[in-house]
Amino acid sequence: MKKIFFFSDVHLGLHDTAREKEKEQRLLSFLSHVEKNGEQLFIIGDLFDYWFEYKNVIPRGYHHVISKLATLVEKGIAVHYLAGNHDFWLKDFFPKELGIPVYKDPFGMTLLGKKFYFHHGDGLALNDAGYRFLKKILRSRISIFLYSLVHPDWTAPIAQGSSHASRKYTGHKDFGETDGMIQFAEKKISEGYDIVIMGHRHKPLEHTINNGVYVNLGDWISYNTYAEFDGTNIELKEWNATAKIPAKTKRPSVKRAQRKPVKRKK
Ligand SMILES: [Mn+2]
Repeated sequence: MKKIFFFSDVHLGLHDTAREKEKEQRLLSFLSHVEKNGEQLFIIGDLFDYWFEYKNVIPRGYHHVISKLATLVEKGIAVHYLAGNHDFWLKDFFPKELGIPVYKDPFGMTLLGKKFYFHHGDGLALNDAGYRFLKKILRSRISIFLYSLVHPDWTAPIAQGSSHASRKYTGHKDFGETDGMIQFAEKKISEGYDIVIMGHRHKPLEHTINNGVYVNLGDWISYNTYAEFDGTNIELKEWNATAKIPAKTKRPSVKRAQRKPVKRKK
């Protein structure tokens, strides 16, 4: 039976060329696995460390990954892309040229009878009003328009700088028990969702909440983790690019004692 795959936080373009080449190979081998075994693929944000597309120009350097995603779509695999905080300047290149819908905001979707909710995970920290305000400005039509007037050779370094600043900023956030993500997942599950999927924290996590599950996808910088759904179970796995097989990942669990029980509404 064909499976549904989920991954996030590859941050293509983050490192030097050699490291990026190696990361690209890892990701491409995983995408080949999806090509053979998947019916759908969800990218839960931050595929790119920096992405800004002009009306007629897209950033260079990601050609192999983009063309692999195009192949998946041609093979009939539905690919979905939820923008993260590093790639929210996505416009219509993915939907128009590749047939990959881009979601700018968190969304829910029923897959094989289970109710999923997807959120990249940014801006959930309990007192993160500063970031939410910054995001509003960065995503505003005026900022994007003004930015698009600058020559691409100039905007790339500026954006890379802002992307590093964003990582530094979110990197300082406490991604522990108070990251706001678990609380958010609890809320969504109490609203009736079965599975809540997020990324952004760069640490894989599979956490049961009453009858639901919160999965954090980890990243492709240190963990190579992804989730797989077979219609019944959601599983967090680790991609071994050399062996080209998935391995069961260690599951860092959240201490139950620190969790507040959440009542599930019927
Ligand atoms: Mn992120």
